[in-house]
Amino acid sequence: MKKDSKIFVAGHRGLVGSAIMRQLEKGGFTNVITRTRAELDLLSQTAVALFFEIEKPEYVFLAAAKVGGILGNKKYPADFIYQNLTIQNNIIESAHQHKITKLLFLGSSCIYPKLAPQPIKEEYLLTGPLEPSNDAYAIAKIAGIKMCQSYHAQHGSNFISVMPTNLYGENDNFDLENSHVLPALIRKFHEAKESNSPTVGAWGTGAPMREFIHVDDVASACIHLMETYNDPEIVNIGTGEDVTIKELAEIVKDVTGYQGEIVWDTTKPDGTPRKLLDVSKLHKLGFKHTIALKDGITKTYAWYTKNINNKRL
Ligand code: GFB
Repeated sequence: MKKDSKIFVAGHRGLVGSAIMRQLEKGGFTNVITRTRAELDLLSQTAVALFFEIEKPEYVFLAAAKVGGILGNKKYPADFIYQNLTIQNNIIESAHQHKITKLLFLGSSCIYPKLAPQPIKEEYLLTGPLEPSNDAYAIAKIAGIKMCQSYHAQHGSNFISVMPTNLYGENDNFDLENSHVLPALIRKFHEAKESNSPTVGAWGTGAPMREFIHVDDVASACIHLMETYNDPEIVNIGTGEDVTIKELAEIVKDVTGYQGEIVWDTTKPDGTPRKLLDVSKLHKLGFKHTIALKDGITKTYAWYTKNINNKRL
């Protein structure tokens, strides 16, 4: 990408999109275009096509998606499959019609089989059944990968796909019901500390293992791959290290300074037992994460307390 290349970040207010915006700005990219939901409805094929015709972006980061945690995915599978399929279909087809230079599609580590061998290599995609709690979302994301690969095969489009592991950081969704585990725990421990509550409720058994990567590292990886990687085969983005949810809860407890007890609600689902990504391909491509988990959580907690009155939280 040249510093004045026209770059469209779809989903620029979300967790990943806003981090890509920050990194692009730091990198001196001066021609980045964005649209709010009110300005451009990504679910409308006509509106998206018109936007591409008028703006003619050269590079597209496709970070717009309907996302959520384990319960959000279970409760709203129709929203997850419909909105994700539609957004990505609209953007990928318009990117092809308007012959953009390159597109980067963001998938998710939940595209892999529930019981995939660990760590999960890119080639394990479609080798077994999915985790049922988020299969609607996963199937939409798998369709996005196949779209990019099919446009590459048929039209030679330079559309690449990356699969980040569980993400966290500023501009996350801190809702208690529908968010992911890390923002939910940050909020729960913070509120329990503020109200001197003796206990904090966490979901499941605490035994599942998850890998977490700070969103600033993901954004840097995306920009690195946009500039250097031109292959339709997917690339995992992660740290290659995981923790149990119990260990994660202890770290968040420590960072927030909460002194009480954690109570595990085993009526809530655990989800997939483990999903640790094999990140050797990413490392070979010249990218390694820089933010350690505890440092990233500390940074995110500082951001949360500063932005606690923000409407999105
Ligand atoms: O982050 P999370 O909702 O999603 O949950 P997944 C991870 C683990 O944390 C599960 C436990 O075992 C939860 O039971 N957990 C403990 C909690 N306390 C909490 C809490 O207060 N809130 C939440 N949300 N979880 C998601 C997929 O799966 O992974 C998405 O549903 C996406 O589609 C994302 O792919 C990366 O890691 O299980």
